[in-house]
Amino acid sequence: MDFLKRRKQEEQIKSEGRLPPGQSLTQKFPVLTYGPNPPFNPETWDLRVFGEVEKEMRWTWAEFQQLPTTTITTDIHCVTRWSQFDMVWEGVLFRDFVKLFGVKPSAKYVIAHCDYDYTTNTPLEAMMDDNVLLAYKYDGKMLELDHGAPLRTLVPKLYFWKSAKFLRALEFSTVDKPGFWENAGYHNEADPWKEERFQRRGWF
Ligand SMILES: Nc1nc2c(c(=O)[nH]1)N[C@H]1C(S)=C(S)[C@@H](COP(=O)(O)O)O[C@H]1N2
Ligand SMILES: [Mo]
Repeated sequence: MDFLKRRKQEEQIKSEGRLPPGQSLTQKFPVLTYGPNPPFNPETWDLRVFGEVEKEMRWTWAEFQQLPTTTITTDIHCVTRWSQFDMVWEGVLFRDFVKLFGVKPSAKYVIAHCDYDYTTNTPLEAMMDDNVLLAYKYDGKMLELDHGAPLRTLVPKLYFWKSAKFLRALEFSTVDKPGFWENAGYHNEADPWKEERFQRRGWF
């Protein structure tokens, strides 16, 4: 990150209020994964959609890469208090993707299922934003394994744990199903502008 870009960003933070409360700007891309990285085998990998959909479907890695992609530039905010501005991501726009199989009106939540059983839950409405991706490129290059290769969700308006790495399936559900971190005490909604970091649950 060169000096001028950094200085420009610092000015932007002050003038535009781009940094949510309690966050600080980083130029790095930290890695946060619970447990080891799952190995990626392009021959056996698949992505499935199931639950409240018109048609349950499955894509191989070769098939998924044929889908049209969108590139977005976005700010990302992690609950561990780093934010990074102007990250460039490419992938399949979620709101385009759902047209391939049709979502039933009864679907209200999307549960992302990942290798090694990481899950995270998001209201369908939030997933339909115009910057939610099934992302496989970052900064013009294929996603690194540390950052969730081959495929992750990207839900920029929520804290970054809602962006599921090593994605393998999307479940469309009538009921909400708190995921891995949500069950461990992270906030169910995760809006960085409201500082929805943690949430007391009944059992602790
Ligand atoms: N499958 C999976 N997805 C995950 C995680 C994980 O442990 N496993 N960690 C989450 C958390 S807490 C964060 S902050 C981001 C970190 O993404 P990064 O490592 O690319 O920065 O991924 C999220 N997605
Ligand atoms: Mo995180």
